[in-house]
Amino acid sequence: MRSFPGGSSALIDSFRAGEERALARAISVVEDQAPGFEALLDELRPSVGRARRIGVTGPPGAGKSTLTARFARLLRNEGNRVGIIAVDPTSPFTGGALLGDRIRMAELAIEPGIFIRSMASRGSVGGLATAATEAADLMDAFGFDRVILETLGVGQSELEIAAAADSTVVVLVPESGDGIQAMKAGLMEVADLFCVNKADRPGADRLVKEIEVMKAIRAGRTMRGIPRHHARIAAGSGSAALDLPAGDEDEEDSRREDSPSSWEVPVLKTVATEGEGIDELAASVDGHFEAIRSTGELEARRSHALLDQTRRILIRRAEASALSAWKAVENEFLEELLAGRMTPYAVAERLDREK
Ligand SMILES: Nc1nc2c(ncn2[C@@H]2O[C@H](COP(=O)(O)OP(=O)(O)OP(=O)(O)O)[C@@H](O)[C@H]2O)c(=O)[nH]1
Ligand SMILES: [Mg+2]
Repeated sequence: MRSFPGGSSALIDSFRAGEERALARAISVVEDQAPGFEALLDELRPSVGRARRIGVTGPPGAGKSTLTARFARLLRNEGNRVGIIAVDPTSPFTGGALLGDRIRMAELAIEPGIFIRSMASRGSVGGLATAATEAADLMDAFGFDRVILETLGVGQSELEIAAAADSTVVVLVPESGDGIQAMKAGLMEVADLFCVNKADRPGADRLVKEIEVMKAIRAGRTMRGIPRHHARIAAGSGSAALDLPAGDEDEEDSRREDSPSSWEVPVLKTVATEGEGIDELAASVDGHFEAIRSTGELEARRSHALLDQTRRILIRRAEASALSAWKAVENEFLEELLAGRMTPYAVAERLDREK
Protein backbone atom coordinates (compact mmCIF):
# COMPACT_ATOMS: atom_id res chain seq x y z
CA MET A 1 0.00 0.00 0.00
CA ARG A 2 1.50 3.27 -1.05
CA SER A 3 1.29 6.26 1.17
CA PHE A 4 -0.27 9.43 -0.16
CA PRO A 5 -0.61 12.84 1.39
CA GLY A 6 -3.23 12.83 4.06
CA GLY A 7 -2.47 9.21 4.87
CA SER A 8 -4.97 7.76 2.43
CA SER A 9 -5.74 7.56 -1.23
CA ALA A 10 -8.88 9.62 -0.72
CA LEU A 11 -7.28 12.48 -2.62
CA ILE A 12 -6.65 10.27 -5.63
CA ASP A 13 -10.20 8.98 -5.51
CA SER A 14 -11.68 12.48 -5.48
CA PHE A 15 -9.26 13.54 -8.19
CA ARG A 16 -10.35 10.65 -10.38
CA ALA A 17 -13.97 11.45 -9.61
CA GLY A 18 -13.35 14.83 -11.21
CA GLU A 19 -13.62 17.04 -8.14
CA GLU A 20 -11.89 20.33 -8.80
CA ARG A 21 -11.09 20.74 -5.13
CA ALA A 22 -9.01 17.59 -5.32
CA LEU A 23 -7.14 19.00 -8.31
CA ALA A 24 -6.44 22.21 -6.41
CA ARG A 25 -5.26 20.22 -3.42
CA ALA A 26 -3.07 17.97 -5.55
CA ILE A 27 -1.38 21.00 -7.11
CA SER A 28 -0.71 22.42 -3.64
CA VAL A 29 0.77 19.12 -2.53
CA VAL A 30 3.10 19.18 -5.52
CA GLU A 31 3.93 22.85 -5.13
CA ASP A 32 4.81 22.36 -1.46
CA GLN A 33 6.58 19.07 -2.14
CA ALA A 34 4.51 17.66 0.70
CA PRO A 35 5.23 14.08 1.80
CA GLY A 36 4.14 11.63 -0.86
CA PHE A 37 3.95 14.16 -3.68
CA GLU A 38 6.03 12.06 -6.03
CA ALA A 39 3.92 8.98 -5.31
CA LEU A 40 0.83 11.02 -6.13
CA LEU A 41 2.27 12.14 -9.47
CA ASP A 42 3.49 8.65 -10.19
CA GLU A 43 0.06 7.18 -9.59
CA LEU A 44 -1.61 9.67 -11.94
CA ARG A 45 1.09 9.49 -14.61
CA PRO A 46 -0.72 6.94 -16.83
CA SER A 47 -3.47 9.52 -17.38
CA VAL A 48 -1.03 12.19 -18.57
CA GLY A 49 -0.57 12.93 -22.27
CA ARG A 50 -3.98 13.74 -23.66
CA ALA A 51 -4.00 17.51 -23.24
CA ARG A 52 -2.43 19.88 -25.69
CA ARG A 53 -0.03 22.22 -23.94
CA ILE A 54 0.35 25.78 -25.04
CA GLY A 55 3.04 28.08 -23.67
CA VAL A 56 2.47 31.83 -23.66
CA THR A 57 5.57 33.85 -22.93
CA GLY A 58 6.99 37.32 -23.46
CA PRO A 59 8.24 40.39 -21.63
CA PRO A 60 6.52 41.82 -18.52
CA GLY A 61 3.28 43.60 -19.26
CA ALA A 62 3.04 42.46 -22.87
CA GLY A 63 -0.55 41.40 -22.35
CA LYS A 64 0.08 37.69 -21.83
CA SER A 65 -2.67 37.30 -19.22
CA THR A 66 -5.18 39.33 -21.18
CA LEU A 67 -4.43 37.29 -24.27
CA THR A 68 -4.53 34.03 -22.35
CA ALA A 69 -7.92 34.90 -20.88
CA ARG A 70 -9.38 35.66 -24.33
CA PHE A 71 -7.83 32.59 -25.84
CA ALA A 72 -9.07 30.37 -23.03
CA ARG A 73 -12.59 31.67 -23.44
CA LEU A 74 -12.52 30.93 -27.15
CA LEU A 75 -11.21 27.42 -26.52
CA ARG A 76 -13.93 26.93 -23.95
CA ASN A 77 -16.59 28.12 -26.41
CA GLU A 78 -15.33 25.46 -28.79
CA GLY A 79 -16.14 22.91 -26.10
CA ASN A 80 -12.67 22.41 -24.62
CA ARG A 81 -11.97 22.20 -20.93
CA VAL A 82 -9.09 24.56 -20.26
CA GLY A 83 -6.51 24.66 -17.49
CA ILE A 84 -4.35 27.74 -17.04
CA ILE A 85 -1.13 27.98 -15.07
CA ALA A 86 0.13 31.50 -14.53
CA VAL A 87 3.71 31.24 -13.42
CA ASP A 88 4.79 34.20 -11.41
CA PRO A 89 8.34 34.31 -10.20
CA THR A 90 7.51 36.85 -7.46
CA SER A 91 10.22 39.10 -8.72
CA PRO A 92 10.11 42.87 -8.25
CA PHE A 93 8.90 42.95 -11.85
CA THR A 94 5.74 41.09 -11.21
CA GLY A 95 5.08 41.58 -7.54
CA GLY A 96 2.39 44.08 -8.38
CA ALA A 97 1.11 42.30 -11.42
CA LEU A 98 -0.04 39.24 -9.58
CA LEU A 99 -2.99 41.06 -8.13
CA GLY A 100 -3.78 42.58 -11.50
CA ASP A 101 -3.68 39.13 -13.07
CA ARG A 102 -6.00 37.81 -10.43
CA ILE A 103 -8.55 40.51 -11.07
CA ARG A 104 -8.34 40.06 -14.82
CA MET A 105 -8.58 36.33 -14.53
CA ALA A 106 -11.20 36.32 -11.78
CA GLU A 107 -14.06 36.59 -14.24
CA LEU A 108 -12.75 33.62 -16.11
CA ALA A 109 -12.08 31.59 -13.01
CA ILE A 110 -15.72 31.19 -12.11
CA GLU A 111 -16.51 29.77 -15.51
CA PRO A 112 -17.20 26.04 -15.47
CA GLY A 113 -14.68 24.11 -17.51
CA ILE A 114 -11.92 26.62 -16.88
CA PHE A 115 -9.46 26.19 -14.06
CA ILE A 116 -6.81 28.77 -13.21
CA ARG A 117 -3.87 28.35 -10.98
CA SER A 118 -1.21 30.88 -10.17
CA MET A 119 2.15 29.51 -9.08
CA ALA A 120 4.90 31.49 -7.47
CA SER A 121 8.45 30.42 -6.87
CA ARG A 122 9.31 29.64 -3.31
CA GLY A 123 12.78 28.37 -3.96
CA SER A 124 14.75 28.30 -7.14
CA VAL A 125 13.26 29.21 -10.48
CA GLY A 126 14.52 25.85 -11.70
CA GLY A 127 12.33 24.25 -9.08
CA LEU A 128 9.44 26.31 -10.33
CA ALA A 129 9.91 24.94 -13.84
CA THR A 130 9.61 21.42 -12.51
CA ALA A 131 6.60 22.24 -10.35
CA ALA A 132 4.85 24.04 -13.21
CA THR A 133 5.36 21.03 -15.46
CA GLU A 134 3.96 18.82 -12.73
CA ALA A 135 0.95 21.09 -12.27
CA ALA A 136 0.38 20.84 -16.03
CA ASP A 137 0.62 17.05 -15.72
CA LEU A 138 -2.06 17.14 -13.04
CA MET A 139 -4.38 19.27 -15.16
CA ASP A 140 -3.75 16.95 -18.06
CA ALA A 141 -4.51 13.87 -15.94
CA PHE A 142 -7.61 15.57 -14.59
CA GLY A 143 -8.99 15.71 -18.10
CA PHE A 144 -8.42 19.20 -19.44
CA ASP A 145 -8.21 19.32 -23.21
CA ARG A 146 -5.90 22.32 -23.25
CA VAL A 147 -3.38 23.49 -20.69
CA ILE A 148 -2.01 27.01 -21.11
CA LEU A 149 1.20 27.95 -19.31
CA GLU A 150 1.82 31.68 -18.98
CA THR A 151 5.38 32.61 -18.04
CA LEU A 152 7.58 35.64 -18.22
CA GLY A 153 10.10 35.31 -21.00
CA VAL A 154 12.97 36.70 -19.04
CA GLY A 155 15.04 33.89 -17.61
CA GLN A 156 16.20 30.59 -18.98
CA SER A 157 14.11 28.48 -16.62
CA GLU A 158 10.99 30.47 -17.27
CA LEU A 159 11.51 30.15 -20.97
CA GLU A 160 11.95 26.44 -20.46
CA ILE A 161 8.45 26.18 -19.06
CA ALA A 162 6.91 27.67 -22.15
CA ALA A 163 9.28 25.88 -24.48
CA ALA A 164 8.32 22.50 -23.02
CA ALA A 165 4.79 23.02 -24.34
CA ASP A 166 3.57 21.55 -27.61
CA SER A 167 3.12 25.03 -29.03
CA THR A 168 4.79 28.18 -27.77
CA VAL A 169 3.31 31.62 -28.38
CA VAL A 170 5.72 34.54 -27.93
CA VAL A 171 3.93 37.81 -27.18
CA LEU A 172 5.73 41.05 -28.04
CA VAL A 173 4.53 44.64 -28.01
CA PRO A 174 5.46 47.72 -30.05
CA GLU A 175 6.54 49.69 -27.01
CA SER A 176 9.17 47.14 -26.10
CA GLY A 177 10.99 49.13 -28.78
CA ASP A 178 12.06 46.42 -31.13
CA GLY A 179 12.54 42.75 -31.46
CA ILE A 180 16.15 42.85 -30.41
CA GLN A 181 15.32 42.36 -26.78
CA ALA A 182 13.34 39.30 -27.72
CA MET A 183 16.27 38.02 -29.63
CA LYS A 184 18.59 38.54 -26.72
CA ALA A 185 16.23 36.90 -24.28
CA GLY A 186 16.17 33.77 -26.42
CA LEU A 187 12.52 34.20 -27.30
CA MET A 188 13.24 33.77 -30.99
CA GLU A 189 14.38 30.23 -30.42
CA VAL A 190 11.29 29.08 -28.59
CA ALA A 191 8.61 30.74 -30.73
CA ASP A 192 6.26 28.61 -32.76
CA LEU A 193 4.07 31.68 -33.21
CA PHE A 194 4.63 35.36 -32.67
CA CYS A 195 1.90 37.61 -31.41
CA VAL A 196 2.43 41.32 -31.78
CA ASN A 197 -0.02 42.43 -29.12
CA LYS A 198 -1.24 45.98 -28.45
CA ALA A 199 -1.53 46.37 -32.19
CA ASP A 200 -3.77 49.34 -31.44
CA ARG A 201 -0.60 51.22 -30.57
CA PRO A 202 1.83 52.78 -33.05
CA GLY A 203 4.72 50.71 -34.29
CA ALA A 204 2.99 47.35 -34.56
CA ASP A 205 3.62 46.97 -38.28
CA ARG A 206 7.24 47.94 -37.87
CA LEU A 207 7.67 45.28 -35.19
CA VAL A 208 6.01 42.68 -37.42
CA LYS A 209 8.53 43.51 -40.15
CA GLU A 210 11.44 43.35 -37.72
CA ILE A 211 10.41 39.93 -36.51
CA GLU A 212 10.05 38.75 -40.11
CA VAL A 213 13.57 39.98 -40.85
CA MET A 214 15.00 38.24 -37.81
CA LYS A 215 13.17 35.05 -38.68
CA ALA A 216 14.66 35.19 -42.15
CA ILE A 217 18.14 35.69 -40.75
CA ARG A 218 17.70 32.76 -38.44
CA ALA A 219 16.55 30.62 -41.29
CA GLY A 220 19.66 31.71 -43.18
CA ARG A 221 17.55 32.81 -46.09
CA THR A 222 19.04 36.25 -46.47
CA MET A 223 22.54 34.89 -46.90
CA ARG A 224 22.24 31.57 -48.58
CA GLY A 225 25.38 29.54 -48.68
CA ILE A 226 26.99 31.31 -45.76
CA PRO A 227 27.03 29.33 -42.53
CA ARG A 228 24.59 30.90 -40.10
CA HIS A 229 27.26 31.91 -37.63
CA HIS A 230 29.15 33.87 -40.25
CA ALA A 231 25.97 35.23 -41.74
CA ARG A 232 25.22 36.77 -38.38
CA ILE A 233 28.57 38.41 -38.13
CA ALA A 234 28.52 39.63 -41.71
CA ALA A 235 25.03 40.97 -41.36
CA GLY A 236 25.90 42.54 -38.05
CA SER A 237 28.17 45.18 -39.41
CA GLY A 238 26.51 48.50 -39.79
CA SER A 239 23.15 47.55 -38.41
CA ALA A 240 22.15 47.67 -34.80
CA ALA A 241 19.19 45.48 -35.55
CA LEU A 242 21.52 42.69 -36.47
CA ASP A 243 23.85 43.00 -33.56
CA LEU A 244 23.06 39.58 -32.30
CA PRO A 245 24.24 38.07 -29.07
CA ALA A 246 26.95 35.49 -29.17
CA GLY A 247 25.42 32.37 -27.78
CA ASP A 248 25.92 28.67 -27.84
CA GLU A 249 24.52 28.29 -31.28
CA ASP A 250 24.46 24.54 -31.38
CA GLU A 251 22.32 24.48 -28.30
CA GLU A 252 20.16 27.39 -29.33
CA ASP A 253 19.39 25.88 -32.67
CA SER A 254 19.06 22.29 -31.64
CA ARG A 255 15.33 22.32 -31.08
CA ARG A 256 14.55 23.74 -34.45
CA GLU A 257 17.16 21.84 -36.40
CA ASP A 258 16.11 18.55 -34.88
CA SER A 259 12.65 19.20 -36.15
CA PRO A 260 11.54 17.75 -39.43
CA SER A 261 8.66 20.19 -39.47
CA SER A 262 8.42 22.75 -42.21
CA TRP A 263 6.26 24.99 -40.07
CA GLU A 264 6.55 28.62 -41.03
CA VAL A 265 6.42 30.61 -37.79
CA PRO A 266 3.60 33.13 -38.27
CA VAL A 267 3.65 36.69 -36.95
CA LEU A 268 0.14 37.69 -35.90
CA LYS A 269 -1.25 40.98 -34.68
CA THR A 270 -3.62 41.09 -31.73
CA VAL A 271 -5.41 43.58 -29.51
CA ALA A 272 -6.01 41.35 -26.53
CA THR A 273 -8.09 43.90 -24.65
CA GLU A 274 -10.57 43.98 -27.56
CA GLY A 275 -10.30 40.33 -28.46
CA GLU A 276 -8.98 41.22 -31.91
CA GLY A 277 -6.92 38.58 -33.64
CA ILE A 278 -7.78 35.87 -31.15
CA ASP A 279 -9.58 33.72 -33.74
CA GLU A 280 -6.48 33.83 -35.92
CA LEU A 281 -4.30 32.99 -32.96
CA ALA A 282 -6.43 29.97 -32.10
CA ALA A 283 -6.43 28.80 -35.73
CA SER A 284 -2.67 29.19 -35.87
CA VAL A 285 -2.10 27.25 -32.67
CA ASP A 286 -4.30 24.45 -34.06
CA GLY A 287 -2.42 24.61 -37.34
CA HIS A 288 0.89 24.30 -35.54
CA PHE A 289 -0.29 21.33 -33.55
CA GLU A 290 -1.51 19.53 -36.67
CA ALA A 291 1.76 20.32 -38.43
CA ILE A 292 3.97 18.89 -35.71
CA ARG A 293 1.68 15.92 -35.21
CA SER A 294 1.83 14.97 -38.87
CA THR A 295 5.62 15.21 -39.10
CA GLY A 296 6.36 13.31 -35.91
CA GLU A 297 7.82 16.37 -34.26
CA LEU A 298 5.17 16.27 -31.56
CA GLU A 299 6.43 12.90 -30.47
CA ALA A 300 10.02 14.14 -30.56
CA ARG A 301 9.15 17.19 -28.49
CA ARG A 302 7.30 15.16 -25.92
CA SER A 303 10.13 12.62 -25.65
CA HIS A 304 12.52 15.48 -25.13
CA ALA A 305 10.26 16.99 -22.47
CA LEU A 306 9.97 13.63 -20.71
CA LEU A 307 13.72 13.19 -20.57
CA ASP A 308 14.12 16.72 -19.35
CA GLN A 309 11.53 16.23 -16.65
CA THR A 310 13.29 13.07 -15.50
CA ARG A 311 16.58 14.93 -15.33
CA ARG A 312 15.04 17.70 -13.26
CA ILE A 313 13.41 15.25 -10.86
CA LEU A 314 16.78 13.60 -10.35
CA ILE A 315 18.41 16.96 -9.65
CA ARG A 316 15.64 17.93 -7.26
CA ARG A 317 16.14 14.71 -5.30
CA ALA A 318 19.91 15.11 -5.21
CA GLU A 319 19.53 18.68 -4.02
CA ALA A 320 17.06 17.75 -1.29
CA SER A 321 19.29 14.96 -0.07
CA ALA A 322 22.41 17.13 -0.09
CA LEU A 323 20.62 19.88 1.78
CA SER A 324 19.28 17.58 4.45
CA ALA A 325 22.74 16.07 4.95
CA TRP A 326 24.11 19.57 5.27
CA LYS A 327 21.43 20.71 7.71
CA ALA A 328 22.33 17.84 9.99
CA VAL A 329 25.98 18.78 10.25
CA GLU A 330 26.07 22.45 9.36
CA ASN A 331 27.16 23.51 12.83
CA GLU A 332 29.85 20.85 13.09
CA PHE A 333 31.87 22.50 10.38
CA LEU A 334 31.30 26.11 11.18
CA GLU A 335 34.28 26.47 13.48
CA GLU A 336 36.64 24.58 11.18
CA LEU A 337 35.57 26.70 8.25
CA LEU A 338 35.86 29.99 10.10
CA ALA A 339 39.26 29.11 11.49
CA GLY A 340 40.44 28.14 8.04
CA ARG A 341 41.26 24.61 9.13
CA MET A 342 38.96 23.27 6.45
CA THR A 343 38.02 24.68 3.09
CA PRO A 344 34.46 24.55 1.76
CA TYR A 345 35.74 21.99 -0.76
CA ALA A 346 37.13 19.76 1.93
CA VAL A 347 33.82 19.91 3.78
CA ALA A 348 31.86 19.03 0.65
CA GLU A 349 34.27 16.20 -0.12
CA ARG A 350 33.93 14.78 3.40
CA LEU A 351 30.11 14.94 3.30
CA ASP A 352 30.07 13.33 -0.11
CA ARG A 353 32.23 10.46 1.08
CA GLU A 354 30.07 9.90 4.16
CA LYS A 355 26.88 9.57 2.12
N1 LIG B 1 -3.71 49.07 -25.48
C1 LIG B 1 -3.66 47.78 -25.19
N2 LIG B 1 -3.44 47.40 -23.93
C2 LIG B 1 -3.39 46.08 -23.66
C3 LIG B 1 -3.55 45.10 -24.66
N3 LIG B 1 -3.42 43.88 -24.10
C4 LIG B 1 -3.19 44.09 -22.80
N4 LIG B 1 -3.18 45.40 -22.52
C5 LIG B 1 -2.95 46.04 -21.21
O1 LIG B 1 -1.61 45.85 -20.83
C6 LIG B 1 -1.51 45.70 -19.42
C7 LIG B 1 -0.76 44.42 -19.08
O2 LIG B 1 -1.56 43.32 -19.45
P1 LIG B 1 -1.35 41.87 -18.83
O3 LIG B 1 -2.29 40.96 -19.54
O4 LIG B 1 -1.39 41.91 -17.36
O5 LIG B 1 0.13 41.60 -19.29
P2 LIG B 1 1.09 40.39 -18.84
O6 LIG B 1 2.02 40.18 -19.99
O7 LIG B 1 0.28 39.24 -18.40
O8 LIG B 1 1.84 41.04 -17.62
P3 LIG B 1 2.81 40.30 -16.56
O9 LIG B 1 2.20 38.96 -16.26
O10 LIG B 1 2.81 41.23 -15.41
O11 LIG B 1 4.14 40.20 -17.22
C8 LIG B 1 -2.92 45.72 -18.89
O12 LIG B 1 -3.20 47.02 -18.43
C9 LIG B 1 -3.77 45.39 -20.10
O13 LIG B 1 -5.05 45.92 -20.03
C10 LIG B 1 -3.77 45.54 -26.00
O14 LIG B 1 -3.92 44.77 -26.95
N5 LIG B 1 -3.82 46.88 -26.20
MG1 LIG C 1 0.42 38.10 -16.62
